[in-house]
Amino acid sequence: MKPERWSKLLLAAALTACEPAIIDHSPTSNLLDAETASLETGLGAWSAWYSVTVSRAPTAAREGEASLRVEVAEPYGWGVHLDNWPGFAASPGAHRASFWARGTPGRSLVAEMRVSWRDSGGRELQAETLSSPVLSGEWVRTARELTAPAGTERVSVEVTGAEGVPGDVIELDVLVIQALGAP
Ligand SMILES: [Ca+2]
Repeated sequence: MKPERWSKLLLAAALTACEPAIIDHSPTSNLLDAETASLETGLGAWSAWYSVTVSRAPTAAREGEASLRVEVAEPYGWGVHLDNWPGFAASPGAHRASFWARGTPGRSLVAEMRVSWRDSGGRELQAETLSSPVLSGEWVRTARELTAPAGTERVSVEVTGAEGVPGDVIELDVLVIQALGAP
């Protein structure tokens, strides 16, 4: 194939890749990218933080066909976070944070999502935490309205729990940070 043919293919690929980013800028969309929110095609930005192994669970989902499976590997607490520091683009104002979770029944597992609002340099301006009820084998949604402070340009989330023993499993799906109202 001639070089100019390759150039056209690369241009086409680049243009196609831009489309989801444009959609992400809608004022009603999720600030987290689609993979991080839904786990449908991969782990998104999720990675193990401490005392866990993480994987995409293709047979367990609240929505679609997959969720984030967090398996506790050590006692005394666990955590997952994002590997895209300083996080996703965000703006000051009212937001709603929500996620769905379930866990190994009878284990008193609780998932806490900490939402960190950051400035352009990645410095944390404010953080707020949503705590799920004690998890069972049934999916439960946890939601809370939050306000990103002045100067916010990035948002990041992490999910942790204080309880758990090796073998416990927490599943997460449909994780959303949504700007409310006009941009
Ligand atoms: Ca899903």
